[in-house]
Amino acid sequence: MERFDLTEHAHRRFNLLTGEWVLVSPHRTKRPWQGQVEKLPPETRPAYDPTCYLCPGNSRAGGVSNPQYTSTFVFDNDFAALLPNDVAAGAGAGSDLLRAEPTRGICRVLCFSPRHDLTLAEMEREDLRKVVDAWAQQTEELGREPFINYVQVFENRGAMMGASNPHPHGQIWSTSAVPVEPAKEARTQGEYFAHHGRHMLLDYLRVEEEAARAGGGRIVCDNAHWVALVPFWAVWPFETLVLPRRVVTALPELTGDERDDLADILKRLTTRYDNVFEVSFPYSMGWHQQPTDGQEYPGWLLHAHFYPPLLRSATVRKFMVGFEMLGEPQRDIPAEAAAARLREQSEVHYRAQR
Ligand code: H2U
Ligand code: ZN
Repeated sequence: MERFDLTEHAHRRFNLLTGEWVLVSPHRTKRPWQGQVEKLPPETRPAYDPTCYLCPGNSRAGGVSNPQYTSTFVFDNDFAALLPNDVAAGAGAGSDLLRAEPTRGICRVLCFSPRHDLTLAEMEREDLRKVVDAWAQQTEELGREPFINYVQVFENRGAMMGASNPHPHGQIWSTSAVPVEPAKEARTQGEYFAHHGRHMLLDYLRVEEEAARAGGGRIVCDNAHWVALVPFWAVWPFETLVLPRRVVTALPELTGDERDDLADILKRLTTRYDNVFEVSFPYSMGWHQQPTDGQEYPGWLLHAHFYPPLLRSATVRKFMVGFEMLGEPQRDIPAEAAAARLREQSEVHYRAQR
């Protein structure tokens, strides 16, 4: 029998955070690929777009006008998916077979910059720091609401991900229920802490640091306070996880130095992404912070996930279909190869290299 080799043989990897498996098929990368690795023409956008509902001074749905903002700008989502109104939980709200429960929340939109033509990768570090501050401030403010038990900060970037507007922006949905993904992570991190008395993600980071010292592993880039890596169990081709080096449970706890360093790691990571296919890399990214329901969450570590869909070129994306919808997620290129690909990218944005 051949010796089991992660770079050769089909295997399953365990996602520590979700408690779920991903199928890895490295041998499939040897199959012929005849597609072109095409480049898209460079995108050009004006610094101000009179038709953009996020640009300063422009009007939004419902006729409200944005102020002439000069850094970040937050407003309540005009089409919020959750509303703060209290709805009496009716007696007929469900049964064993038809379960439902009322839910509430506050949804906001955060413009990262007044400039319509920028992205996180192309913003200055000092302006990215303001985005970090706004994320922390919103988390603090919304988390303080008695009926808000979880604050989800995220960015959905690029038309491929369904983002409605290229103006640099993210969203914050704060909810009365702790959503499914953070609820899984609360369980897995809590169980690990109960068994080991240590934070699972910090132990995992030690393993990655050791692998990096041995000349391999999955770390993409790092600085004094943060590490960006392709997790061992990544599902999306270029998925990454951004981890702090110390125990932090939520964005408001970050010190000034940690916030500056976060701005740095965000800029460097998103620049590497954009450089892979010389395109503004689409992704969904977001922070997993400790719920704000006042409960104890032993073992919780603040972290961000980047889930980008691109696979082989600026236009060839991964689809989660077939076996993945019905069985479990699958990938061909092992996480190590994706990490090496991101690691070899320049930290100078391709648009600045021309
Ligand atoms: P996306 O690009 O990820 O779709 O985010 C844009 C958000 O902006 C979206 O949630 C909101 C949409 O509801 N929006 C407003 O609040 N006001 C508007 O005038 C248009 C869009
Ligand atoms: Zn705009």
